[in-house]
Amino acid sequence: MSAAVSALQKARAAYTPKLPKALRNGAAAKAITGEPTAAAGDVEKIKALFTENFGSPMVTFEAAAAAAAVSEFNAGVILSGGQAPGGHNVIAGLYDGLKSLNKNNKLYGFLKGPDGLVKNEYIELTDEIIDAYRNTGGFDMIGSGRTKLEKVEQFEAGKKHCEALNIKALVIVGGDDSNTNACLLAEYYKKTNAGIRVVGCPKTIDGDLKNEYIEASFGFDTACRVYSELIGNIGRDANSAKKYWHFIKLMGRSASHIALECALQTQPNATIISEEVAEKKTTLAEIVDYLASIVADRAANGMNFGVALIPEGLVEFIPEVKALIAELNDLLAKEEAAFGAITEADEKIAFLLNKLSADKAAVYASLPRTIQLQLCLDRDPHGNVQVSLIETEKMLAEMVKTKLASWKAEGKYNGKFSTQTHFFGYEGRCAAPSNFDADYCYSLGYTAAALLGANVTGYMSSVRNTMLSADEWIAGGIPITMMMNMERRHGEDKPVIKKALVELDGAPFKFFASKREEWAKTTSYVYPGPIQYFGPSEVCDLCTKTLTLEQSK
Ligand code: FBP
Repeated sequence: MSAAVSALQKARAAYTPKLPKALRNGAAAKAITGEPTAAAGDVEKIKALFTENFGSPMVTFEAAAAAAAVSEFNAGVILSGGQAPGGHNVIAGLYDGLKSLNKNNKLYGFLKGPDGLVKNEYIELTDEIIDAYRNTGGFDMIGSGRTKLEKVEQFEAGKKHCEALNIKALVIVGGDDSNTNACLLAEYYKKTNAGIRVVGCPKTIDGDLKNEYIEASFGFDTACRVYSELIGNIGRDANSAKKYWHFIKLMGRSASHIALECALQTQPNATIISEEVAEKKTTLAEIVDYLASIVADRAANGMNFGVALIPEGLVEFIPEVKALIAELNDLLAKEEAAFGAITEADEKIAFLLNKLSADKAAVYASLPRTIQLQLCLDRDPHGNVQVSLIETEKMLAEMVKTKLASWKAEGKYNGKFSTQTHFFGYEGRCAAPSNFDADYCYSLGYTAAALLGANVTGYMSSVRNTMLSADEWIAGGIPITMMMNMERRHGEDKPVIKKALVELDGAPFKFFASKREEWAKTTSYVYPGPIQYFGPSEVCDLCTKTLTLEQSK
């Protein structure tokens, strides 16, 4: 860490995160095991694939009367995937938990994500390093990466490197894919008697790694608060100047949890929820019509301004665009050399229009030129379109403008439409964790240490009851196999953790749906302001609206 730190960071370093009661005497808590578990779907297939770990019981911790002696062991930690606020506190909680088990335990941080394990790049984490990063945002303590840990050669390389450091346990901090891989690694190490336990921690600002036992992925709270602060500020600017429509794209690769949470926090005039688009098979033209109608209705009432939220993953949920992307993926893979040789943008577009099937070509032709080009940018290592690079907010603003112009020509609309576009994603991923995330992450890390102390493998650290005060939080572990089902990936059926998309019959969406018409017609913006770290509990210790609505159902 650089020597210069902000006044807030200095003050924040002294914050002591709250822990569940069961862990306050240390991580050597009493592990209570439940009934054997099954899987989220395709039970027989998951059982056949995970013969070692399938059926493990849930674990819940209770405070031990006296700290039990746990023999010394070393552990390694890996941060995987996109940054999320609170990652450093997971590591700090893990470190403190491991030291409480046995003060001679060592924690190694593998550098730049899963690659660090495979390539043997690591640092030993010390009191000094941990203290410098307590309650800070970012993943810069050890870095992160998106390499997938899935091949036997990688598992074997990891084993060799762990053996050299006497590492008996690995903690993988990641999203659904990384925790799926943690589960595969745990299975492999158990099957091959490697003597290395593996535990996961639920991370992603996207909020799509959650279920009955994992109430939230860490980072979602802080990231949504940062975006909501910015959206609130923009709403106030829009309502002051009364001359712009702001189209704001919000991160979230696939699920729309972030857009929904920000809508609940700020009450904008329009919010598109991708899952609803997919469910209702809404076309791109219908989305444009919907937004243009809100603009026109507000204009008719003298309000030529507004705020619209667009989820990042939207394009992949609009049925005809999804089908177009699928065909483009195949086409670009097949024609890689020929397409790569074209340098002129217009020629690229013409090449694709010529090769696409007629219906897909029609959809492609209907898109603004910039989007046509963005759709043929390089795919990510998993073959996915990099949705964060597609300027959906600009596309919709442009298409709404065209629609309004045609309505104007028909005499149906007589307003002014000037737009500003924004994309909020990176602004929130490394923010200093809110009190919720600081406490939750520290507890997740400490719970991971308790799980390692309890000698289990293939579990995800779980902290529940988070709506209540930390006194009532329940720390435990959930077998990762319990969250799995089979899904089609790259033409093959694979065991994966079920991704949690926005549920249209869930309380957060239902609440939003009951309010959106009113928010469209009126100017009912809420201005949440910046995250508060010091001050009254009712502003510092908030839970997300999503969690509040989900838990109060
Ligand atoms: P994770 O699920 O790995 O935490 O990443 C989430 C995310 O922030 C998405 O919201 C976004 O689409 C993606 O990462 C962008 O990643 P990158 O910066 O690597 O392109």
